[in-house]
Amino acid sequence: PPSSPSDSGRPRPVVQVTRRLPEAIEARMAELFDCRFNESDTRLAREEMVAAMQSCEILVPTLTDRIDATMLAQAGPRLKLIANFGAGIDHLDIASARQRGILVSNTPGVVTEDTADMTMALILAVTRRLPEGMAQMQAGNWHGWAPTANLGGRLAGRRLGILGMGRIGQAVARRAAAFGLQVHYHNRRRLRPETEAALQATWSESLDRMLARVDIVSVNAPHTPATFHLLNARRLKLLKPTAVVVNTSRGEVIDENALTRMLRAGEIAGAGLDVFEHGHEINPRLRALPNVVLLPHMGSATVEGRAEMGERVIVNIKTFVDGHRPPDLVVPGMF
Ligand code: 8YV
Repeated sequence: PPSSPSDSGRPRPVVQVTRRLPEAIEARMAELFDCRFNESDTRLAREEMVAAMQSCEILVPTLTDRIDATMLAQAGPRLKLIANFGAGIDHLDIASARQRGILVSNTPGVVTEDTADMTMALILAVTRRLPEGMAQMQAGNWHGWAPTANLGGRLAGRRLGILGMGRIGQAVARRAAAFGLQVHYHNRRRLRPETEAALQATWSESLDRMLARVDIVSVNAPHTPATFHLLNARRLKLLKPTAVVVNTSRGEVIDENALTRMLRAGEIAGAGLDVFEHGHEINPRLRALPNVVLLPHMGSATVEGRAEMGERVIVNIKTFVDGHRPPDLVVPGMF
């Protein structure tokens, strides 16, 4: 159906939202735009997605929607903006979109604090053996306190290596300092001296050297061609056998099979993973390990975070519809 005129007389843009969003966000979007929601909240099949891209002006996908060059080639001429609900954009072919004059925006900033909290939660869960403790209690297997039972490792004094020192990496560094961890980091670019000093973080130009030095590694880098399997078998072998690996970013940054093999062999002590190399298809061998804590991609899953994510999407769409550059425009090479 054609866009219906808004109060201002301007036709409201047709916005296709691929997944159900929090109620208040959907209501606000429906007030502002001619919205099509995916009632069933299952991922749109490829052909459904292409059909949606042929009939809308603005698409609001999430990380579960892979949009490649072929799909973009089939998109209709009306599609002008992909306003992603989320920060990571590795599921979208930004370069192809740009070639076709389709803008892409994301929602940076609103996931920072929650994802950093979850990084600390995973570090604590693994080093202090929270799941084992919970399992004991749930099974009614706790027969009283004992001096040698359930001993974990102390965080204070240990070295944390942060791989990727963007917004989230820096938020992890701030938290880590409060826990008494010594923060090391590796990043494409070194931070400004004043930022480095404020975070009490030590720069490691060489990722290999950082890995050999730290007790915990936290992956906070986006998935790009340059970071795919950055933690491969060779690099994972540089870690101490007592080391713990935590990932709240994207699974593809770690060679998951290599990590699983090393965890099984006791060459790495433990892992806390919120993201996986193949989405929600998780290696059963990884699931079976006692020294890992696995979460279903919950890093940014807070009520507040989702509401802010929705707000950012709305701001990006509104700005674009008003004829301006969306504030969170993503351009090729940005990540
Ligand atoms: C979001 C995420 O839940 O923002 C991101 O990049 O990975 C998640 O925290 C997701 O993107 C929603 O689409």
